[in-house]
Amino acid sequence: MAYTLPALPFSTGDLEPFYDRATLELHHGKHHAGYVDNLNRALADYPIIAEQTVEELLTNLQSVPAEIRTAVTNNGGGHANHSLFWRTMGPAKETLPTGDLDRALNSSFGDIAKFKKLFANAASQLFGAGWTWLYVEAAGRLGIGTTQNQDSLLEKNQKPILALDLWEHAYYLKFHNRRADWIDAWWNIVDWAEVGRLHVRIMEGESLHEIYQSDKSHELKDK
Ligand code: MN3
Repeated sequence: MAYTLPALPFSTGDLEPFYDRATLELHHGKHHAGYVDNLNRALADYPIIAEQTVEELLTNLQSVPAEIRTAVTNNGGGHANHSLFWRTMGPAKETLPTGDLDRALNSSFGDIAKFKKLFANAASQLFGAGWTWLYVEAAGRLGIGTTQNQDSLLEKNQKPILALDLWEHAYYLKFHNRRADWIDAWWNIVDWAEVGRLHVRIMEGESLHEIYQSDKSHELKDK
């Protein structure tokens, strides 16, 4: 398969003022597109490997030939990580988690305020470039994790349902060196309804590729 850049599930001005249009356009159109192009380039001479979905590649990195494993880790990870990042954001609505997701967050972290504090602390303390995640563990509990660079949680069998990009390219145009301000702003544009749908779909055992790469607007019709 050729890996493709997913369309954004919102217009680039829709997340203002929390996420500025100029950063979003560069972030999606240049950075994410670059990971997709580089992944396709890395796999051009490996047609058998390139038949796998990006989620399959990242879950089984050991089966990727050693000479392209770093390229797949960085660019496959970059592609998958950003695909989730876009789909878990939307125009600010002041909503909160509901239903099964709300119950799972309360049972794993105490309450939503405690979860947000733990998540923001993990994001603030991450050294250098990387990501902070809310994920579903194999046993179904929720966890908060961080990864460096474009490493994916999938290789640890942790399935992310919320992604925060902490590379400087994600926020530097507007927030400069103020990562804490980016984290504060980002909470306003988390699409909790979509995070809840991802949680349900993972608990139901749907294929990771369907969950992460299917068209978000299509999924909205299910509810
Ligand atoms: Mn990024």
